[in-house]
Amino acid sequence: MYTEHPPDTEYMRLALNEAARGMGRTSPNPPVGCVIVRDGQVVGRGFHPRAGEPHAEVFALREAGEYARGATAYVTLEPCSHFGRTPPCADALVAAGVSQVVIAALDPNPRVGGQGASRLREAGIEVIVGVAEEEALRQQAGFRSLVMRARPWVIYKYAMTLDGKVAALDASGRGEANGLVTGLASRARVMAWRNEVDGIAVGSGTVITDDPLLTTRGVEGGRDPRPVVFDGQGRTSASARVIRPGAVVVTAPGMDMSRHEAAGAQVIYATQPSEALAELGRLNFSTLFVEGGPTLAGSLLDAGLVDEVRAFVAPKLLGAGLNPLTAPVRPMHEAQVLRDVTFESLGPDLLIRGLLNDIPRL
Ligand code: AOF
Ligand code: ZN
Repeated sequence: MYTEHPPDTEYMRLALNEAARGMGRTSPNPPVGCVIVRDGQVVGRGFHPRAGEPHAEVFALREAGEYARGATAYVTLEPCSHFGRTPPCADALVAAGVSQVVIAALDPNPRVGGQGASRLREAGIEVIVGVAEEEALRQQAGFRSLVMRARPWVIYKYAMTLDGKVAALDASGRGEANGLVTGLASRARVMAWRNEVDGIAVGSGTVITDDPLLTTRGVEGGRDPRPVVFDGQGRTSASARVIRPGAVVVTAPGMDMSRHEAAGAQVIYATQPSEALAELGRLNFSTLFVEGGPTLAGSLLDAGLVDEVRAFVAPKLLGAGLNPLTAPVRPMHEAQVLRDVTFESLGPDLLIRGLLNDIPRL
């Protein structure tokens, strides 16, 4: 067993920060970052910007130039060994003369899967695997889910009052007009997440009552995820704000959604939530952020399809209001229990995060 020494973890964190710059843009590829270090100095950095473009290692090696010789490369994912849209990164590292490669996590892609690391070792390079692995797995959860389960990693996000309500029930309805549950810091965090995910899922009820935009606002260089509207009964209007080019509408076989298609949305058909996720996987959605509708959230949860929960709790009491989830009645011993739970305070709010499913790994 390799014992991490602090500099390795620190350099790998720099590589993870590099990788983060590509999050939400690389699908179906993973976000990957690389830093090259020689004599304690960072001489090259790079990240994978999007599928079809060069891999992280290539950018980092380009910047390092001759300084790569005898250096250590820190890569958040095992360097590839295959000829894909680009030539193998393992070969590029060998050619550049690096003497050590530190890898956070092995690549679950069956075309790589350990072969990248063995290729480097065969060339006489010292290879270390597993530095900051947990952080890397989290960052790559979407890619891992797509490769190993052929469906997106599903994150259920919601914000509730201290008495467990996600919206008031007064006549002004829901959405911003009715006042938001959380404070500014929490809302900024949600926008940062929107910038990192491939899709935002909402149910038809949310589209009808809130007419949300689901865009990324206030994030420098941010881009919008694709809206995914679950509308099995064709209840939404084709002129809703989310029905636009890039949007996906999930409906039941036989439904006529031609007006939604005319508005630019792509329509997919599914009878079960698991089928819907498989279809979204085919469309290269690696991460799906479930933002609204107790019915949608409840049906995904009930089917065991929620992988991760991010819940905000605001210190407010409302009395009557809308519950976060609509799901069948269950005894307490059947509750779904979060693992690896973390707590964070954001302004007046509390953010609770945890996993319901394991991040797929080799
Ligand atoms: C790396 N570094 O930065 C990334 C890797 O189609 P291609 O050629 O872009 O290959 C995509 C596959 O390469 C992807 O499925 C994953 O296995 C690996 N991604 N590998 O060495 C990188 N993005
Ligand atoms: Zn590569």
